Amino acid sequence: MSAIISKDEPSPLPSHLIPCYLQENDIVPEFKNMVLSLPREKGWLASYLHLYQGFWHSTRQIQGVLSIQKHFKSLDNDILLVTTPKSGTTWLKAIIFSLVNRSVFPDTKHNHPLLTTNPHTLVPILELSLYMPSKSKHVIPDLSSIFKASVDSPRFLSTHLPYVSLPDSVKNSPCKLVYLCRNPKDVFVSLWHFTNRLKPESCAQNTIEESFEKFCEGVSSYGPVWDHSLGYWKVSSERPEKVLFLNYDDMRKEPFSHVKKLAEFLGFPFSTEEENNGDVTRILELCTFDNLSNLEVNRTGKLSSGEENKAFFRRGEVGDWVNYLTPEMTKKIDSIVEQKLHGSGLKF
Ligand code: PAP
Repeated sequence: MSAIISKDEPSPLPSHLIPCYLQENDIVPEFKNMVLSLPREKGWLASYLHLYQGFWHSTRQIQGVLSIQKHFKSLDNDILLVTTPKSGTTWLKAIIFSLVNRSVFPDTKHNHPLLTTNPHTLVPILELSLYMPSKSKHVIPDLSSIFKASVDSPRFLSTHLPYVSLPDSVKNSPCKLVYLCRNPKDVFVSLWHFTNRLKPESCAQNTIEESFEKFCEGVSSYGPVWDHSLGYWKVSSERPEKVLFLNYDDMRKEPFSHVKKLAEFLGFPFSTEEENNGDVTRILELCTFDNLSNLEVNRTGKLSSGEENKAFFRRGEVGDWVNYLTPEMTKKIDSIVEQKLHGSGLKF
């Protein structure tokens, strides 16, 4: 993988056309030297991706990553959802939120927060929202005032950080990590659509060929995706009580058994009575692609960072890659994945 400054310098947009999620001109002084010292490549959406601890981050996101590493302290009963982008984060946020809060919000048809709030607003990604410095300012969030955590009500947080970059307090505390991966071909197709969708109209779209080459080299947000998954796979094998390793494709096939397993892992098991009452099924129904994507909030709303909520709901299918990848592309990515995962026991 090359790690040189791209010769293809991106041209900055006029500032009034830059949505919040693309604003990256001001690096906070605290992190400036560090960020500028990192190898970088042209990004898919942001101007640059910077290589840090073996993974690629936009200029905006790397500052959130550095901030978490410096300032975030986990609590023993935190629940942290970790995903690679486009592996089903929105879906699993909705499911975990509903299952850990089911005693507070038992009615999934009325007055449930997911009916009026996007899962990303309910469960912000630490480095992309709470710890994200904005406009040259870096305010460390007071999580104790944001989350009213207690023994019965853990904080439910999320991140896309690779295992190597997690703060020590997360690695060393008993807090639980739920990791979700997805087959890399669908991740790629989803990411390619998503980044093009978030581009301002005045910017050229990325071709599938150029994005595919970058993805295969590992140069994508939080990539290489296979290294990301392997990091958590290894820890989940060594410490199964710490990391529950899930796969989007398997969950789509057998959602019921996976949600029960998830609830047990998190210490919120469904009782036989709840199961017989249909509580698992009700949560799954609330969180289906069709249900969430058709809610008013997800058709018309936006995140505070500017992305349209509907951008997080595209097709929600397993295997959509067949509609986009040529046989040559398929062969290439399959062979990379096979080589990277060889001997690990992980399969997509
Ligand atoms: P993020 O990392 O930016 O948060 P993430 O939610 O992980 O995105 O991934 C989005 C994918 O999950 C989309 O896949 P697609 O592009 O292949 O269609 C999206 O459609 C899918 N998705 C979103 N919500 C659901 C859901 N409720 N059930 C199943 N899949 C979903």
